[in-house]
Amino acid sequence: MTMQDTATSTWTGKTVPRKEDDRLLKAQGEFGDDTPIAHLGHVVFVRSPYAHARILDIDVSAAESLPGYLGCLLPDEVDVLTDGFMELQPAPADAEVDKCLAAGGKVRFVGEPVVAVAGTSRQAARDVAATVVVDYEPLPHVVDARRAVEPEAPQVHDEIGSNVAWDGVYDWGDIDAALKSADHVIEVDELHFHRFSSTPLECSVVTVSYDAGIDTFNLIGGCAMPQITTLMMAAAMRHPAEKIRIVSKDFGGSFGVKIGMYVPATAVALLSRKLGRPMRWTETRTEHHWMGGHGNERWFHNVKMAVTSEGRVLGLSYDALDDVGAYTRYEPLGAVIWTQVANACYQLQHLKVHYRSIYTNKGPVHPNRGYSRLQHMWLVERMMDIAAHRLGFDPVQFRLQNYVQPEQYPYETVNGCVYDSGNLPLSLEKALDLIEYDDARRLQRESAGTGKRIGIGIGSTLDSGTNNFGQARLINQFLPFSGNTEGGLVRMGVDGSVYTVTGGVAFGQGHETTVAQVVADMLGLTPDEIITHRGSDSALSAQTGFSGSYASQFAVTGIGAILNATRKLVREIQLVAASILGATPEEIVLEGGHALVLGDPERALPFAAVAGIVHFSPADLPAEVADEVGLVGRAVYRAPFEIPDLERKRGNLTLTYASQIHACVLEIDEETGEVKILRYGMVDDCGTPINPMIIQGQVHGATVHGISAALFEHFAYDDDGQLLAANFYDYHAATALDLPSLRYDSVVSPSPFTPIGAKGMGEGGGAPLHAIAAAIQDAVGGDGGVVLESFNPPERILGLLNGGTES
Ligand code: MCN
Repeated sequence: MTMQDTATSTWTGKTVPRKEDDRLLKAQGEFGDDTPIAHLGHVVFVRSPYAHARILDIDVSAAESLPGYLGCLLPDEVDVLTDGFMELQPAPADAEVDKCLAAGGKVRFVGEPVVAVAGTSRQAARDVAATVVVDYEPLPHVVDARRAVEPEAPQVHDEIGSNVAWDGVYDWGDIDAALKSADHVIEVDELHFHRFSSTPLECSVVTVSYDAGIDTFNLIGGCAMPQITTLMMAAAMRHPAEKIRIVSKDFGGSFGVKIGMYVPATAVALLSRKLGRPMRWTETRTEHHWMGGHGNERWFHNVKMAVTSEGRVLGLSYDALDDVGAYTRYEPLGAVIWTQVANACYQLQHLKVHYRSIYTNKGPVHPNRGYSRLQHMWLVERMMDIAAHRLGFDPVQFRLQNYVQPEQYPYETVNGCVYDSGNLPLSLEKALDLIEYDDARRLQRESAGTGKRIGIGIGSTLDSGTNNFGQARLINQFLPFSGNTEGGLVRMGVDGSVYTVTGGVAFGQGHETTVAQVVADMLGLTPDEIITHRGSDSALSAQTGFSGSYASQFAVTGIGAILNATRKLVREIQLVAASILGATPEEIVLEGGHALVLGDPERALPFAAVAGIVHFSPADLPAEVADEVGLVGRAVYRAPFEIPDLERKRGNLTLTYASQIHACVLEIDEETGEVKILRYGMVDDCGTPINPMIIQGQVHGATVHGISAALFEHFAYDDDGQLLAANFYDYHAATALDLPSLRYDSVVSPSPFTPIGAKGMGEGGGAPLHAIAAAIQDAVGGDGGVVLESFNPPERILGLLNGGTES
């Protein structure tokens, strides 16, 4: 199928009900904690109550006499049995030792696992954990990245000699000259992007059965990236990666964070091997909040934006301190991935960022929806808004004139990335229509003096799907990868039914449906007739090449691999049918479960007959066909590295750039600082749609997440390093009661670089954080303070109304 074909296709591009919903709505899904396993033991972690402490002694003797006690795993054992998890970052931070239990006899954040205990039931394991006595010597700690870079700050990792995990200067164009020549320089001393999570409905669950006969660990649990997880565990446990199998059945969301399951999974695996029985760990919500994987917290300092008197933004410079917490899990990717969206949505010509990743005694950050790019785009959006307000430009016109324009695509950014396609002005126009912009301005005028202030804000964002490692290497000359591939397999069974496997992992995105749609089109079947594999199984998908689900890539890589694989199967069916029906393969078309001769439908072979001949009567086929055909199409998708006709500077042209423009009308109560969202419009452009309903669902999900983060969700720590929001009483994720009815529209700008023009879009890009900050600013007006925080609870809004940032 090509881009043109989708216009005439039967299923691709259509709203097809999700295949997976039938079992999920009937409670027939199989989640990690439901999976029955005989002889199962349960694991509970004893965790640190201190932000930083040395472990002096661990006493498990009281546990040994408890009924239901099965055994335990101690940090000393882990030290002998494992090496630290792989570190990707350069010296000196590559000396960081990260293990599944307190590494080097120290704990570095509240909630860090110290001992893993096993019991015959979950309650028995909890009872055992309660008897374990750990003697700690508290150490000085640091919870603020700004303080952590001071010379006398406590060291999170003694072996590194500083709290700086990454230090890089990214300098594109000539920002000094731009600032000098600009008519206006907009300066802000400090802005802050806060910590929050993705709060998947289901926390992590890991079950490990160690099979001693073949020295293999079998894992069941929600894992978004099996390939990297097996590598991480294999290197740490000194075990072949191929002898670690990960099966993910249904699971309730990842949003990136379930990429980090290798840490607890390693402890559970070691216990399963040690005790000779299957072991399960089921994470509690509090555990998830402590170390399930926070999003990057970032401080921006010395921010300067160069603007001409006509309102043209020339460039930007800032210093960033990225608070990565106690361990750099998947870093330094966060330090480079934001560069994929260096320009955000704008025609910046100059950009200079001094970027440092900083250790603190807080929970580790993980890849988390919009990983690292979201923070940079929030900063750019905030500065665009601040500049418009300070210089008196209309915020709509200011954005419009600085957007990358439709005729400029493919657009090369300041750092050599290539934005593939888009139409931001049209998206903005539609977003403003959704909120009835002129009418909203009227409401705003009428609200003056009523005690309620109305504000209107715009959030413009990109979701850069696909293949981030490759981009990172070419931009930064650092990571030794040139990009991930993805595998797909499409097979015809002995009865003629069609079965698919992909390397992508489904945790709510609707892969089973979109795969079935494109395969059905190519084979002339219906999506219901395509049997899609549920979840993922590293042993199965390893046959095809597998990568996982992250970086909004499936619509490009997963679907790309499946299209390539189906193409091979189609060719095999054509070869078989042609030789039986006496035609050429090119004359064979597939329709209604038959291979038939074009223009002569009487000459037809049902798929069951095609399969029967291949599997049971190969002698009926010419030898060269029988020898080649197995009715299995297996293929890999790799992003195109060379795009003709484009000058290639440093960038690797392997990304897609979906965009979303949001517009928000909100009302602030001057007395309480409470925000009520009155109207909310979202316009998405992810290229050629495969399933518009799934896309809309994704946009809704990402929007709710972003609204919740902007107004309610905050992983605040106190000065002692205690997480103040370690459960759902203290951490409020938005519910339906907090949300407006969302209004949706779309624009379609097909990517010229992907198989059917689709672009990855599942992360969303965090537009609500941008739009809500802008709307609050608009409501607060010229006499109030400047919105310098991504998180704006009522007390902060009262402070803004009083002209500052805090009440
Ligand atoms: N799609 C489509 N047409 C397009 C683009 C996408 O029909 N033009 C469909 C795809 O086929 C897929 C879905 O939209 O079914 C999302 O596709 P894509 O953007 O490629 O993202 P991935 O499938 O690779 O999923 C990962 C992405 C990320 S990185 C996060 S974070 C995220 C997200 O998806 N986490 C999610 N969406 C989520 N949705 C749910 N329910 N739960 C999560 O944890």
